[in-house]
Amino acid sequence: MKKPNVFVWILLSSSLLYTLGALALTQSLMIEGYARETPPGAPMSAAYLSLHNTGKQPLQLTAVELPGGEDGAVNLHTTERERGVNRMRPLEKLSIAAGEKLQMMPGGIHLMIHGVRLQAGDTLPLRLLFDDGSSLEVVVPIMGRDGLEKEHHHHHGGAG
Ligand SMILES: [Cu+2]
Repeated sequence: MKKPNVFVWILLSSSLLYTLGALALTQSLMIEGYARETPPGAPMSAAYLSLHNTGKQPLQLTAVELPGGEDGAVNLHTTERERGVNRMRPLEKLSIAAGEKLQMMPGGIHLMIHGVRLQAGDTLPLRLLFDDGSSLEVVVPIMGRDGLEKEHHHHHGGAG
């Protein structure tokens, strides 16, 4: 019997940033997150996920795709401070050890989203690909600047 390798989950849109619906991939990955609306005139935007590996095996996220936006692309980025300047650098993969919670955030690890314009109030489907060949689809809410400033109490600042 062929093992199913696509798990589909929907994250419910919510006005509360850090209480978005958290769901599990094979009981072992809890995901929450949001995307930012594309600023006027900007070619790209970003999304931030928290990935909590509650299983006993390490997980390796190797790529993220846009299931709905064929023209767009998603890159895994991290942010490093170099001579006083924040610089973004592509990541080949993201490893999440058993029990670890990886938190993407502005000024840290993030998903860079090109080629699609993200509108506040809409949702963004993302397909996460793992090194074992499995994939996972999530849908995250797109937050406008106003919503973020209201809800985002912990300010991290910086680019990315
Ligand atoms: Cu970036």
